[in-house]
Amino acid sequence: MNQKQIAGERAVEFIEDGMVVGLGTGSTVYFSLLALGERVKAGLQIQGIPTSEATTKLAKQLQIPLTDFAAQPVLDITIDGADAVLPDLSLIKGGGGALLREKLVASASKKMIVVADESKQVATFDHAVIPIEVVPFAWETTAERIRQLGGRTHLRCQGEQVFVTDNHNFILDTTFAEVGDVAALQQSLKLLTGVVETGLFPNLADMVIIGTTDGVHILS
Ligand code: ABF
Repeated sequence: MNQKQIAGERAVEFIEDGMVVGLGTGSTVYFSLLALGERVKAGLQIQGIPTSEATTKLAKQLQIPLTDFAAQPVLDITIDGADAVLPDLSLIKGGGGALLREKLVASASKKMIVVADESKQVATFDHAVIPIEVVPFAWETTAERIRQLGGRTHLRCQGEQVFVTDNHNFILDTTFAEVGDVAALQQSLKLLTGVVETGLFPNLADMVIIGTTDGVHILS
């Protein structure tokens, strides 16, 4: 069994009957969704709120009942992946472009469990790619403001086309030579007009389940 599958499946053991569950996005959460689909088939009663159009589609295929924020403004638990994880559980997310909905869902959840393979564990976010979602209008100016904070920005494209998020925004994949205080950088970026959200997730994860060749390693 691969590391992503080990981590993805273990997280589903924390889901209990009656819970409202945030459904993350990515190749590790994919295994969580498969396992959750099996538990639902066996009688588990939950309602899910997906973080992306891709996850919505898969959840529907697996017949996982879905709900929305109008009906369920508070979630019990969210399971999601990450691109990078620090020892203090700070995350970088958004490699798949779903960071805004992922952060909205995680912020509305009582508990956030992150699933990842060993490659995601890092000692620093220095030089790591941090996706920043920006409004398309005047994105060049927003990019310049980010550069003034020390970032190197790169507009995400898909082939010849600019990548557009589920929320119709652009992504600036950005690196900083020295990230320093993750929460402080997040705050500085959020103050820029034009920045919708960043892929920095300080103080949101409660538990990180790392799949390893010998089972799981849990950080909390
Ligand atoms: C989402 O999926 C993103 O925030 C992150 O970019 C990605 C996780 O990566 P993986 O596909 O390796 O699980 O959670």
